[in-house]
Amino acid sequence: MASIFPQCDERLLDAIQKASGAIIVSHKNPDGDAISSTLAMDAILRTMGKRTEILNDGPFLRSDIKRFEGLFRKEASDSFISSSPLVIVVDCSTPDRPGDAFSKIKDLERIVIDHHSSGLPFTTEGMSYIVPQSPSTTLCINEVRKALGIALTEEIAYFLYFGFATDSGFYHFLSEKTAPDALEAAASFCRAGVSPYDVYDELHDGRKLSDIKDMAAVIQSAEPVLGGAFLFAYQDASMKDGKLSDGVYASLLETEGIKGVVLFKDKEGSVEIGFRSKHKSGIDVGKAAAMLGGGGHMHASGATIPGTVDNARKRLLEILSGFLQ
Ligand SMILES: [Mn+2]
Repeated sequence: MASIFPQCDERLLDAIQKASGAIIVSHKNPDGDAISSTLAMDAILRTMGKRTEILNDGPFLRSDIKRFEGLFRKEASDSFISSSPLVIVVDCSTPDRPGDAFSKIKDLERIVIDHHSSGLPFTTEGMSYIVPQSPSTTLCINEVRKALGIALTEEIAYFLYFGFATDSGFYHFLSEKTAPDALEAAASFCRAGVSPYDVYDELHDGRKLSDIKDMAAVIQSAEPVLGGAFLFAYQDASMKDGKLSDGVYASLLETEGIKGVVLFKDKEGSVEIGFRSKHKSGIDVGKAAAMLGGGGHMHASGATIPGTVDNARKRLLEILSGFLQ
């Protein structure tokens, strides 16, 4: 079977080789793939002897990435910007995803490395490496690394594995199409010294009991809608842990007979909507999110809309009933 990863464009590789330095940025409200993609790219560029700055708008709400927060800047330094570094945008499908971190560096030359299926091209031709089939952005970065001829150090391998592990739900979102390439890459990371045991613990340990109880409350709120095709669940504005939703989705998706789960997070004035659909449901929740100005993947996506949870709920009932016809 052919690889899911196409060749990297020479123009993108050239831009990296020629750059004296680079600013690496990912999306606001980051997850493990966003942060580890940034850190992997940073380690690769430092190996190449290039200066770097790494940016993220935050907030670092998820317990698995909190320990990296201190490494990131909110915006690039003026002196570095004046040296015309290359901007490397990772794990972002639209130019608004990096948030304020992007405002000062919009006009610099940039490349985009990503794995989202929806979104707009926001760089020039040949300057992106976007593989929607890839289970994580870190696996796309691994392809760029190989094309650049940079050896896999333990540090680089660790970050590449971290993003893969979190975005693949520790392997269970892999299909027969994506698994062969992904698991070959994972094996190479482990040969470079990565321990899956340790990464699993880092991803799943260290949460507060109150956050786990919040997760239980969100699960408790679940209601079947549209004849039981979907579960809607509701997260209070007071609940802060960014990883609550992972556990909520994992539990609720086990419900017999449903096609998917929608999680409404009240942000007081706006509502963040998260979508998950079962692998065999045939429901493309990336499309549902795109109808609301968001984006994502076939089985996992999100959007933020203004207004109340009540209105968001009504809007979603309309949209999803269209998907069921
Ligand atoms: Mn990702």
